[in-house]
Amino acid sequence: MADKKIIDNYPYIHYNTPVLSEPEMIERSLSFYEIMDRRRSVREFSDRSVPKAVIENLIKTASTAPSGAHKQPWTFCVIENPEIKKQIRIAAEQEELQSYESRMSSDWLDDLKPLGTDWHKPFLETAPYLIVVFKRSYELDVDGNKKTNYYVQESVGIAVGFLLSAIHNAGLVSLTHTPSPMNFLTKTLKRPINEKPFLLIPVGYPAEDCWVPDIQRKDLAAISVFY
Ligand code: IYR
Repeated sequence: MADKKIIDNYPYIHYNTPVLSEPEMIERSLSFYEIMDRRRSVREFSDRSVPKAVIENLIKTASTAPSGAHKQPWTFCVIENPEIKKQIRIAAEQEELQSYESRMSSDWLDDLKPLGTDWHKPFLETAPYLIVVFKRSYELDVDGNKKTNYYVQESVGIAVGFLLSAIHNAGLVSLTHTPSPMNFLTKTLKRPINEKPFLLIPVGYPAEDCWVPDIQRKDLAAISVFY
């Protein structure tokens, strides 16, 4: 059978994925769930270095995510430079201080109490890498005309899901951090006008004495309805 064909002037390639037996499917879906269930958001990082090739692989994995009209409307900025990390920490902590002291509601602050968060963000300097994910709501062509992207929020959200899974699969930890507002990142990283910060993700090893909140996940009955 031919591997390629043309439909309506566009090229297609043959697609095929190995068919698993049902027992194997059950075993693999369960073991993947058990692996993913061990993922935790971590706020205490080690400064131990991580090979850059690993970070490159993680980003390539994130970019395998589906996206609206396959526009891949994302840019992953990787920060390793201590000076830039410091600038980001200072700016993030300035915003967070104001948020914790006056912008967040008392309900919100109460909801965060079990997580033990506050405005201090030392992990922004400790973690060997910060990945700042930018969403691209449109592209600019050579003449400066805007070409809109589609389902940008959904697409970038899925790509970040892939990224977090890949980080965990590599034996590393991450935090989905959202200093608010995040526009200082556009300036610090000199990003173009069509990009807006989406998430700031420190990546590395957990600190040797790392603690995370003892929280439980909802069970299947609470999160699903089967018809
Ligand atoms: N951005 C703040 C506050 C915060 C908000 C939520 I919702 C969290 O789940 C965790 C933190 C911070 O990073 O501390």
